[in-house]
Amino acid sequence: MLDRLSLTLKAGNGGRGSTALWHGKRPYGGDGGDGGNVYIQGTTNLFSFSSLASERTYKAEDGQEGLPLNKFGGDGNDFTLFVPLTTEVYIDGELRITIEKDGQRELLLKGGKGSVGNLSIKKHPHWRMRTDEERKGESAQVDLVLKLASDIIFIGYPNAGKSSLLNKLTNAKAKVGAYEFTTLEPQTGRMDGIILMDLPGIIDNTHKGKGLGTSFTQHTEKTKLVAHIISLENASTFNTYTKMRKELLLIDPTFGSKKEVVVLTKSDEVTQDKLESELRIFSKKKIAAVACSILDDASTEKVKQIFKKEILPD
Ligand SMILES: Nc1nc2c(ncn2[C@@H]2O[C@H](COP(=O)(O)OP(=O)(O)OP(=O)(O)O)[C@@H](O)[C@H]2O)c(=O)[nH]1
Ligand SMILES: [Mg+2]
Repeated sequence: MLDRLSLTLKAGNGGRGSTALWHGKRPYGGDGGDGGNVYIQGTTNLFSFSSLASERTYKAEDGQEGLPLNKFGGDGNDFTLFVPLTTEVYIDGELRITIEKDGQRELLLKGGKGSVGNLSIKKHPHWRMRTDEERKGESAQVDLVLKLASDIIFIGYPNAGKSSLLNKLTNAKAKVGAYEFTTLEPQTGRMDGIILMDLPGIIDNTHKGKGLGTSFTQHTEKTKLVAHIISLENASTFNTYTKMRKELLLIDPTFGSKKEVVVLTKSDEVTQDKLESELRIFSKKKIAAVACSILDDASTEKVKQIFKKEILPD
């Protein structure tokens, strides 16, 4: 997923004022139009910057020049850069704007003002024409950083069934595979207005750069609940949980202050006895845990209700 992008953005230049003379004498030149502005606007229709990456530069339209017969040049059209949520906009390394709402629209760069033509100057003798420099629209080298929003993140070792569960609970179509590291980038899906995010599998020493690394933390800052996804195929799901949680805190200690729930997956692969004894261990330790199988709708419905209870206000 493209989650960092550098672009050159340019507002439109103002149009020149006309210097046309009627029969070589009487000024009758019109004013130039204003250059278009550059806006940035949030949309929930995008999830990465990939649709923006085909161009390196985006530009609002220049104002048109003024023309003889006192014709005014038209204003240049504005340009709106649509970005996914949440996008941080940096100019010269400094955070300028955070776009975090659908439809949030901010003025980023102002278009240049058009110049008056010679007829306007005749009417207002203290006016003067703007120079090329004065008509220039603002421009900037802009760095965009995407921080995908999520209410719940799925953390787990490879093959735990994270993507399968995401697909079952949401409209997502994440790739599922019976091999490690099927998911290479964060995937999101919506469940009754709650955003779930499936992350690439972690392994021991991910915090040291092993496996797929830790870059996913760019997208987990604001998440409210960590769902530890653990396959019941593990000999001891509690030991796996402990190991995984330790690794997660080494990746980013702030995970320690988030709510968490354990989801034991692939319950169809084990006996009822095993399932119950694994759940009992979590219950003794007062850790919220639930078991499910993507082949059992009632079980995934239970997971859904637990997620909703944790996230939605009463
Ligand atoms: N029997 C059974 N198999 C499952 C279940 N959930 C997932 N699987 C299988 O487990 C394998 C891994 O599933 P994924 O959903 O790709 O696992 P993942 O945790 O996303 O894996 P990575 O992306 O590699 O980290 C696939 O072959 C799935 O079909 C389940 O509830 N029961
Ligand atoms: Mg996956």
